Order: sequence, then C-alpha cells, then structure tokens
Amino acid sequence: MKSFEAYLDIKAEVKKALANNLPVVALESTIISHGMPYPDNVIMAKKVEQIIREQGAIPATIAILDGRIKVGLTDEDLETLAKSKHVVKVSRRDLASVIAMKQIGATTVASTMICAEMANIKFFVTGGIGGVHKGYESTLDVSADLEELAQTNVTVICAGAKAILDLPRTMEYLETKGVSVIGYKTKVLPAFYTRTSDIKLHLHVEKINDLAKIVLTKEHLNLKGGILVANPIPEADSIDGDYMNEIIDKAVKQSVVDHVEGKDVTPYLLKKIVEETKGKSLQANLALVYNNACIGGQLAKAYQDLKK
Ligand code: PSU
Ligand code: MN
Repeated sequence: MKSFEAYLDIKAEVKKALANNLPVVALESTIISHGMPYPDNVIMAKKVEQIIREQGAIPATIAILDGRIKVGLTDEDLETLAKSKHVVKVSRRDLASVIAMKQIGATTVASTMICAEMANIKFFVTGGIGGVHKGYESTLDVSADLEELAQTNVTVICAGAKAILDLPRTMEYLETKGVSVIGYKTKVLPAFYTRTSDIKLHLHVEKINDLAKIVLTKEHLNLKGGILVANPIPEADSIDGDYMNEIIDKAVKQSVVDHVEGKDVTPYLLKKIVEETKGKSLQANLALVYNNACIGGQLAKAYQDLKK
C-alpha cells in the first residue's frame, strides 16, 4: 500500500468502477465553494454529476473533509462545502496542512489533479483553469494550476480560461512546460464566456476518439504531465467578448484598489463579475461546465473502450 492511500476515502461506487476499468471523471470543489454563489453551486454540482452519468461514466467530486481526501461526495458533504463559511481553498501548497489540521477544504484544479492521480482517475472536468494573471510583471501571480498541469498525469477538460488572466502568457507558460492544449472542435483558444480568442492552438481535433488516442499514446510514452482539452462554450450561452472584457477590466482594477492578493484574487474577481453582469455570467458559467461534463464523460468512456 502506498502511504497516501491511508488518507484516501474513495466512495464505494467510484472504487468499484475503478476496479472494473469503467470510466471515471473527477470534479473539483473550489468551483462549488469559491466559484459560484449558493444555491447555484449545489445545483451545478449535482447536475454535472448527472450529465457525466448520462455519458456512461461515474463522477467523483473531490474535497477534503475530516482529515481525509474524499473522492466522491455524499449530498451532505456537498451541502457542507457549498454553505460553510470556513472552507479553505486548497491548492498544492495547502493540501498537507488542511488534511493534518482537519479543516474543510475545497480543491482547485491543481489539488484536484493531485488527488485524482492518487486515486488513479485519468480525467477531470472543470470550468476554467487558473493561469498567469494580468499585471504579472509586478505581482508574479501565476496559478499553481499551470505547474500541476506540467507534472501530474490527468487530462483536464475546460472551456479555456477567463479573461481575468493574461491569456497569451498563460499559453506561453503551458508551452514551456510541455503541456498540450488541444482544441475540441476549435482552432483557437476559447475564452470561457466566449467561444474564441486571438490565440491559435497548436492542435485541434474533431472527434472524441482522437482525444482518447492522444491521451493513451501519451500514457504509453510515459510522458509526465497533464493534457488540457479546451472545449468552447455552446454558442447559445456565450456572452459578447467586448462586454465581458470591460467588466473584467473594471474588476481587475478594483482588486488592485482593494489590495487583494494571493489566493483571494481569483474568487474576488469571479464574485465581482457575477455581480456586475447581474448573474448573466453565472448562467454562462453553468452552461459551459455542463458542456464540459458531457465531453469529459464521453472522453473517459472512449479511453476505456480503446484500452479494451
Ligand atoms: N476560474 C474560474 N472559476 C473557478 C476557478 C478558476 O473561472 O472556480 C478556480 C479553480 O478552482 C482554479 C482556481 O483551480 O480558481 C485557481 O485559483 P488561483 O488563481 O488562486 O490558483
Ligand atoms: Mn494566484
């Protein structure tokens, strides 16, 4: 037994699926605790799990509770995460202390990847990843998500990244770290609320099966690190880029005035954006997560089918 296994609580259904080589998809919990308001966050978390099931895969939402890494949550766990005011946002840095001190922890993209790999889960669905922040030159604010993508073997399905980040620098960082960013039915990086950006991707695929082949080949080659699948928001749910950029710029400026730093930056900006758009951005956020769940579930299944 590996020493970390003593800290893992894998839900029976997930354990059974893994033992039988059935498709499993991990989900993060910071999007629940720090990414969306209550009760939309609980509705989102449940619906995402349901969509993954509809694709023939088993969902496993990850969080830290009672000094344990929970892989697969009960409804009660979910309510605790969604409602409690004392949930710690857990990135790689925070994982050991939050477990040791038995705090309630919500996992980011980085720490969800770590826990998914511990549980031997290959796929993880989220909304948007963290990245290089605007104003990086003076703050050095780069999300630990990028370093995790460089070293942990999990495929992450997202809708690109929010324009709260410096998208060209985020892409350069990923390139340097050897992370493949694959557009699913898009040749440019989707920018979360919008389907497009000016950034050309090095690779795009039209078929889920091709994504599965790439994931499996990377595994055979023993290349460490993640793969990022960028799946654009559905057209009907997308929001005008210029309108969003104006709101985002305002939120970023306010964060400087308010002296927001460190791990508070991203949640602060997400909250401000929801307020400024009067909830419109939240609807788009929900739609893109559901869309990612659909593709993630299909990809996990296609990968397992290829391995048969
Ligand atoms: N971007 C979003 N929604 C989110 C996050 C990012 O559009 O909920 C969350 C994710 O959990 C991500 C984390 O991993 O914020 C990044 O935080 P930081 O920039 O502090 O690394
Ligand atoms: Mn940061």
